[in-house]
Amino acid sequence: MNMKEQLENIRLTAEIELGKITAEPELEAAKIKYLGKKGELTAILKGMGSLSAEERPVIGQTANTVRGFIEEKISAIEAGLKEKSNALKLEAEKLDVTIPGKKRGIGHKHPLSIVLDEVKDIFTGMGFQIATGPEVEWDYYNFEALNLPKNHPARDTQDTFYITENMLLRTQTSPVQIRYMEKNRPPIRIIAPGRTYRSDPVDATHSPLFHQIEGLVVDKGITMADLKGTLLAFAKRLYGEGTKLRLRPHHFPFTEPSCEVDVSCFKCGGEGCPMCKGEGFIEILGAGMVHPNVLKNGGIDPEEYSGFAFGVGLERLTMFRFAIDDLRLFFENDLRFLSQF
Ligand code: 2U9
Repeated sequence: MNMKEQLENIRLTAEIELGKITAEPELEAAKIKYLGKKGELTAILKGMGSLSAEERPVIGQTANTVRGFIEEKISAIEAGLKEKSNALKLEAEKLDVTIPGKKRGIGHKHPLSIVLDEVKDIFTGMGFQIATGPEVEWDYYNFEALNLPKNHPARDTQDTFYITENMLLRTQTSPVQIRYMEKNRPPIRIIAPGRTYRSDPVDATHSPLFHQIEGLVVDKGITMADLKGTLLAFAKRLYGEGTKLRLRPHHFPFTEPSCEVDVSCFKCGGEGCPMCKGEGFIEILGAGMVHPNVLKNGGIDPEEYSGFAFGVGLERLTMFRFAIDDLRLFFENDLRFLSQF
C-alpha cells in the first residue's frame, strides 16, 4: 500500500470509528489514536523523508486534508456531546416554581406562658416591677436569709439539688427578693417569676422543675389589709369579678403572721363541685407579713418599714385556669395537648 492509499485508509477507518462515538472517554482515545504525537497520521508524516521531491508535496497536502477532515469530525462530535450533557444537566436541575410551598404551622404560647403573662399584666397594672435572679443560688440567699438556718426542719420540705455544700438550685424565687432589697430602698413593689427546683419525685402534681411567682411589697405602714386587698384584686382579675378570698392561718418561716389563701371555686361559685372537691374554695397561694429578721437580712429596718409577701405556683394556677388534671402535660411537649390553647 502506498502512502496515499494508507492516508485514504486512515480517513475511512476514522470516519467509521468516529461515527460510533457516544461518550467523552471514547472521543479522547480517538484524538490520541489519530492526531496524537504517536498517532497514525504522525507516523506517516515522519516517513515522508523517503519520498521523492515530486511526491512529497502531494502526500503532504493529502495528509493535511485527512488531518483537517478528522479534526472537523472530532470537534463536531465534541459539540454534540457537550450539547447532550448540558441538556441532561438542565433536566436534572429542573425546578418547578409553580409547586405550592410547604405550609409551616405558626406556633403559639405555652399554657404556662399564657397564664404567666396574664399575672405579669395584672401586677404591673398595679404598679409592680418584675425582678429576676439566678437559678443557681447560694444557700444563704435561698435559705439562711429567709429565716431558714442550717438544720431548720422546714428545709426538709424544700430538698433540692446541690452544686456544692453551699450552692444549690433555688427552691423558691424568694432569693430574688432578698437580692432586690439589698440594692433598692422602699417603697418596693415587685413580683419575681421564674424556674424553681425541688428534689420531688414526678407525679400528677409534682415536678423537680416548676415555676413560682412571688411578690413583695415593702413600705411604711404596710398591713395585712394591703395584702388582702392586693390579692383580692389579683384573684378577681384572674378568675372573675365574683371571686371571693378566704385566708386561713398558716406558718412559713419567712412571714409572720402567715396565711394560706383560697379563692372561691370559679366552676361552682362556692356551692361545692368536683373541681373544688365539694369545698367551694380552692387553695391557690401562701402569703404573710415579711418576718422582721428577713427585712433585716435585706438591709431594711423593721422598726421603720413593714411588708407583705406571697408565693404562688404557676403550674397550679394554670391547672385551675384551664382545668388540667396532670402537671406532667406541661413538660411533655405533646402537640395534641399544646395545640388546645
Ligand atoms: C421575702 C420574704 C417573704 C414568699 C412566700 C409563700 C408564702 C408560699 C408557696 C406557694 C406555692 C410555694 O410554690 S409553692 O409551693 N409559697 O406559700 N411564699 S410567703 O415570702 C417571702 C418571699 C421573699 C424576702
